[in-house]
Amino acid sequence: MSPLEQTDYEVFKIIAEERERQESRLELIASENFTSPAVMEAQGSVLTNKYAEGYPGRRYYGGCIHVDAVEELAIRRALDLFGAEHVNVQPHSGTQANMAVYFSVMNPGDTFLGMDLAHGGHLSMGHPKNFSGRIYNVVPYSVRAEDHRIDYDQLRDLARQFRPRMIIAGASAYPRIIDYQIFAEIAREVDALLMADIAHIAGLIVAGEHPSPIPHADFVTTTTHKTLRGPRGGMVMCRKEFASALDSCIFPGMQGGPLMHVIAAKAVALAEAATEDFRDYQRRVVRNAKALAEALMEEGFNLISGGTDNHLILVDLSEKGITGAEAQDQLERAGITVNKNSIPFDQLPPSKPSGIRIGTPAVTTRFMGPDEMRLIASLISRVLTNTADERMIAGIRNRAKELCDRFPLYVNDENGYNP
Ligand code: DSN
Repeated sequence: MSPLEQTDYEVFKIIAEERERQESRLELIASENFTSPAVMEAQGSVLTNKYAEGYPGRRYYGGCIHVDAVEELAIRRALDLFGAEHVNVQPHSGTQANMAVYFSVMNPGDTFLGMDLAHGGHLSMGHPKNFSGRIYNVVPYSVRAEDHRIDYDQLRDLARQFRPRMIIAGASAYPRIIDYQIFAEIAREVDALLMADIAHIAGLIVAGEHPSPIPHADFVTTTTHKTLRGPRGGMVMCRKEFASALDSCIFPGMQGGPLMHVIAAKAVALAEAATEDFRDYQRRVVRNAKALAEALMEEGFNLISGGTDNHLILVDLSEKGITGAEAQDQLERAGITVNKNSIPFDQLPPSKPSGIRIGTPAVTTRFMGPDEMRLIASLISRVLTNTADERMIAGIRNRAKELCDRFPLYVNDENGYNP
């Protein structure tokens, strides 16, 4: 019996059930992944016991010799991996990372340009209910109606008109390459700072499957748990000139004690991300996304922008007679996990939008390939075009389970995830 099973069976059981859910269902949420046992071991370690306010060599507590070492390791690995001038590995999440950048170079009421949430942006890029939309004057930019690519002409016009303090290049639901060079040209022209939020595509960038914003942006924020496949957390990279403002904004400005167990797990993930296996994994993520996109289109689905360049696909269900919320529920019953998502120019509200977002990072970690993507497309199609047929849904749930059983997680065998 494990200590947890002995002392708190209720929590033990919930974790066991969640593990079973992850093992037995097709995980297609674009922002999720399965981190390695090594990352989880670091995250579940004694480092969770240590307070370490401050930074390596400049802590407010004694006894920080080992946590200093692990944070220095995480910093060095991040700098090497991304080629950045400075990094702070302490942000607890992606939103905290974005907040740290805003607080370090903007005053309340300053203007920034961020991608409209309905066009692929993120809450922390200026949604009216988020701190970002409440503190700052946000000017949203969008994608073009004809091809769903970022409207760089509109971006330039808005930048010239509003002269923002900052422009944010980044998205949560944008299936195409982001051109950081154009963003940088526009930012330079209006004397704005450029921040790139690469939370979704950090792993792709490391592997060269998406251009890097590092040469172009003043700040680069990311989460560490999506395509980067590390522990849940955030990170900010920046040019040297902003290093001290950023660091003092994160501590003591915004956060107290850093999560040293998570920072250790970030260090492990960053080392894993420097391997050829990881680069190969990212190539397979993108190849799988393309195979899934093509197969879905062959099944008669409309995809926003007509396909994908990265790890995610945005399916427009507006001609299918089903909302994204209904599709998410039906697929869930069939053992397939996706999330409902607004699509550009959506006529429906965000709670019942017209789309679903589908991503390949998690199933690719299980070593599924293009053949499995084609099978998944046909399962999705059958669920979404036969919503009332309970027997058929049960049959698909079995097919999804069989597929998961063929590509097991967290086991030490040929197909298993055992990096
Ligand atoms: N919630 C994340 C996503 O799903 O994209 C963004 O933070």
